[in-house]
Amino acid sequence: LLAVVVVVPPATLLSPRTSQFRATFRQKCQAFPETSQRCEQLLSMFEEAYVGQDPCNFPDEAYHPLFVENPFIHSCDKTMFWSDTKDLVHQFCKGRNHFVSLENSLLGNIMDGLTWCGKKSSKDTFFYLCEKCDINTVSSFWVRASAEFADYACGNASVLLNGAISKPFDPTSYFGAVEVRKLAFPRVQSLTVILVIKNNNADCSHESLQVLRNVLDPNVTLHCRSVTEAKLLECVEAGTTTDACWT
Ligand code: N1C
Repeated sequence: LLAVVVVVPPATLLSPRTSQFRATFRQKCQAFPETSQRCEQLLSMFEEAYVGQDPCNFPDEAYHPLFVENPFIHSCDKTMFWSDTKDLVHQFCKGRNHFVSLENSLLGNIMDGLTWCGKKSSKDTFFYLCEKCDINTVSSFWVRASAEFADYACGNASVLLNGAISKPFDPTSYFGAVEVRKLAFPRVQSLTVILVIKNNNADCSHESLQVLRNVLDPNVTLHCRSVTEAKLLECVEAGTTTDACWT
């Protein structure tokens, strides 16, 4: 006689995907020595925002407590924004000495490149179909993170824009729709655009920068410097990622 034993998993058993997500989160969190003891607490707080929730029309406010509990600690006058220049900006901010991008911060670094969402009446983290709605757990995270990062900026902020596309400043991007609108005078005095060009294909007179001027607080001074990608990378190589290298 054959007895078939069916093992019913207890309701608390989590999927391999959840364990995988947690492992990645912990690993990236541990890379920040200043806060490595708080990784478990940070992970629970992060999961609390979206686990068991519908990923669609997910409110960015859900992540607010996360940023209140884990404030930015970099010098606010070194803020570097970007739009469509992600790889370049990361090379550029490496070393974290002169400029700081959102990915140099704890939460920005951990979430960069990850996808996550919850599901009603589940304790799991999913990655499948998480971004199927316009407003979702991932997009709302970047809305909130970008808003907090820009609220923290002070003095002279900078932005690395792509001069090889038709709209180096795109008012619908996170930079254009969220960050620029948070740069309020007198906390922020000026914004410097570093327009990355390929063989002189664009310069600071680009009409798209006029759109940026119109969106930016009129009291905030707008500067612009155009630099070729080759020159910029040369500066990165030479370790002189400051204005001095290209002006
Ligand atoms: O829409 P974007 O660029 O203008 O967003 C970039 C802007 C930066 O200044 C950052 O501070 O907004 C912030 N930001 C991130 O830091 C970030 N890391 C990873 C916004 N988005 C970020 N991502 C992912 O890249 C995210 O999934 C989002 O959809 C893209 C946005 O890239 P973009 O359009 O080139």
